[in-house]
Amino acid sequence: MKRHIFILSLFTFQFSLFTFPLSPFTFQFSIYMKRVVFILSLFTFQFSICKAQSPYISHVWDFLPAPGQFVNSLPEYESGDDAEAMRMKAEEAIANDNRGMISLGGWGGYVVFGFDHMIENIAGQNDFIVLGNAFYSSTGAEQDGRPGGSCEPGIVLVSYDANGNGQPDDEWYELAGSEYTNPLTIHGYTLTYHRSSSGTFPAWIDADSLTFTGTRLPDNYEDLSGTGTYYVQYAYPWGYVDNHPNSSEQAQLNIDWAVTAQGEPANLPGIHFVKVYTGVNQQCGWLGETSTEIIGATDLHLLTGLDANTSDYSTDACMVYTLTGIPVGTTLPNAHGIYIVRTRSTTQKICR
Ligand SMILES: [Ca+2]
Ligand SMILES: [Ca+2]
Ligand SMILES: [Ca+2]
Repeated sequence: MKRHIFILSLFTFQFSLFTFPLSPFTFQFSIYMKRVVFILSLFTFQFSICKAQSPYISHVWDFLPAPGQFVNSLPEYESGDDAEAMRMKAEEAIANDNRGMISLGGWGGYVVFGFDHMIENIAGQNDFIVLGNAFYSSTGAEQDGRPGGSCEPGIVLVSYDANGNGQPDDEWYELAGSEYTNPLTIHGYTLTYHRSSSGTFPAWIDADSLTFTGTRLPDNYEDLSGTGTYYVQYAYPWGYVDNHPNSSEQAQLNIDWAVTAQGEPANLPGIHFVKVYTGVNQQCGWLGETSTEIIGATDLHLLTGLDANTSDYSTDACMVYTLTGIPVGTTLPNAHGIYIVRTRSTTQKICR
């Protein structure tokens, strides 16, 4: 559109040059063209304000894994990399549905990321998912109804951009998952790691120690072999990352679960930023420390209506949805509002 307007503007400019001196007709016509260009500019302006929002992570703000066996390889540390270089590598891995992988290392190691819009908190509905690499064991291991396998729960904090500056410098709220009130869960736990020769300390950190504070979940592993050859980690029911397979509804997260430091409901209208840190502090023999892995995150409301209507993918027909994914027809309704318009190959947000 911008190119068209530029060309149209050139055209009007040329047109007025070539028709000089002005006759009443050219004058009128040039006013008409200007009006067209003006209206078109308004349209582009509106269109760019309402440009499509991405359901995926748009930016990684901070990345500081705790010492762990994959810490210098997911993402890969290269000589000379500093904290900013590693942050960019983490962003490259997990933003924009790239589906790379980062490891948060041992307990407390974290990543902070954000979206290009507010993820709406719809009451009673799951709102987003942070994707991990958890899986259930093929042996069907279970403990008290909890499936076992590779389940490495990460704790989630969320933040609403209350001061509107686009930066994650506002209050954080923990999502109170299923173990929040477990008497074995330790709130306000602090752990300091010291540099060692094992190569598990983040290589881009100059300090000789790293201290983390947060919630420590109870250990969730069992040595089924009894001899240290077969470890299983059992999934907690809900509210954590890398705890259930991504396809499981129990992997989805609900902003309704956010609580204040006093444990009261935070009642957030939505969130702009997410922080995830490894929630257990345990070593599983040869498996090493339990560390949360992340491959991306998704605003479920920007996908729900779209993915639920998979039949639309089979045609080139245009489908229009509300912001929360409710289909409203094949053409833009007359009512003013912001709509998601999907064709087979494109998705756009359009102001009406
Ligand atoms: Ca919700
Ligand atoms: Ca802010
Ligand atoms: Ca994992």
